[in-house]
Amino acid sequence: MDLSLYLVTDRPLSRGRPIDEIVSAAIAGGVTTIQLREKDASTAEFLDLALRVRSITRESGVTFIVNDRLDIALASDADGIHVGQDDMPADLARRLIGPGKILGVTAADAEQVEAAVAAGADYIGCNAVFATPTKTDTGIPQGIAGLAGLVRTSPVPVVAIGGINAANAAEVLSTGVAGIAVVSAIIAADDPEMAARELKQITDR
Ligand code: TZP
Ligand code: MG
Repeated sequence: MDLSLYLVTDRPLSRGRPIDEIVSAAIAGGVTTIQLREKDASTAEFLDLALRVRSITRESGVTFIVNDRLDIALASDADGIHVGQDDMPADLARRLIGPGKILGVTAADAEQVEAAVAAGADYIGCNAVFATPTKTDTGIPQGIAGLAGLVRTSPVPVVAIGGINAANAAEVLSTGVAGIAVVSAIIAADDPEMAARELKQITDR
């Protein structure tokens, strides 16, 4: 599992371009993990896309995580699942997906980190570093200092998300996170491959 440059998909931000094409471009640019996040797709649509992304990520050796939907993660043989605080409880998600798969859990404070790790989380998604129009229900942004504090308390790798782009990625990485997760910086970019490449140069440094 390489969480260093973690892409979370978002269909409304994709400007009509197929998600699997953006995923391929982002992988060419250097993304190391893909999380497929579909909030409005039917189950059939989500599964069809997940199977395509499974085949792309398998070919390229990129980690494939499904957001929220355990059934889709299992049916597509994803590498893991990511759950939030209002999704399937992390301990149940762990039990259902099995010990060999990756479990990511969103956490906003030390208490949530501790509970997630006790439930079997392999990594924590820190929600959210900066305010972002992409997701507005994340509570008060952590900021760099809050993120650094969370990283210090977490025994498992932390991935930062929320308002991260090429202009602030280095500062976010200075907190000791295992990686940066982005949505709009790649999904909404004119050239997703170039956008991923630019971020990759920063995470590689
Ligand atoms: N979870 C917390 S913030 C966020 C998610 C999915 C959205 C981040 O989007 P962006 O465009 O990278 O700010
Ligand atoms: Mg969720």
